[in-house]
Amino acid sequence: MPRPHSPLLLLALSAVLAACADTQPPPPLTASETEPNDSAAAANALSIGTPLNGRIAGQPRDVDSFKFSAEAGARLKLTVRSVGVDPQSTLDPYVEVRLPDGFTVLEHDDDGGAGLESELRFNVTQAGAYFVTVTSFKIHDDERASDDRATNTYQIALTRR
Ligand SMILES: [Ca+2]
Ligand SMILES: [Ca+2]
Repeated sequence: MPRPHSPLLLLALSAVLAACADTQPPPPLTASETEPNDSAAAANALSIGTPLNGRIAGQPRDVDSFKFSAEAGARLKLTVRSVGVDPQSTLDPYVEVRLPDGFTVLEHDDDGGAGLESELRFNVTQAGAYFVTVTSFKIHDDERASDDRATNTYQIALTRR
């Protein structure tokens, strides 16, 4: 007959397990873009301070549209990171921010961030809903190019500065 475990030992073990559970909360999940979102009319909502994961894939020339609301006077930074978030990423991102009319480009960027990554800083002068488009530099640069790779991953983030 094996000797039964001491109740004190079990108590100590369960206390250790509980302490581990307390100190290791699950990492926050980052939501992803939802296709189809190629047009401004189908743009995904982007909130200041809440990044989203995305992918330029699933069709020869994927474009991802986002929109965010901002008040006049807001000083914002928009980053689209590829290899900085996922070392396996093959995407060279290209990003544009459009005014609330949906057409006029306020800022655009290819590689203002680290390496080939995109980073834009801008000031909002007119309150309203702004639009962002993300695609690959290859698609932006050549109207006949396709760039459809499952590894074309990115993370878009809008923050105050
Ligand atoms: Ca996409
Ligand atoms: Ca898309």
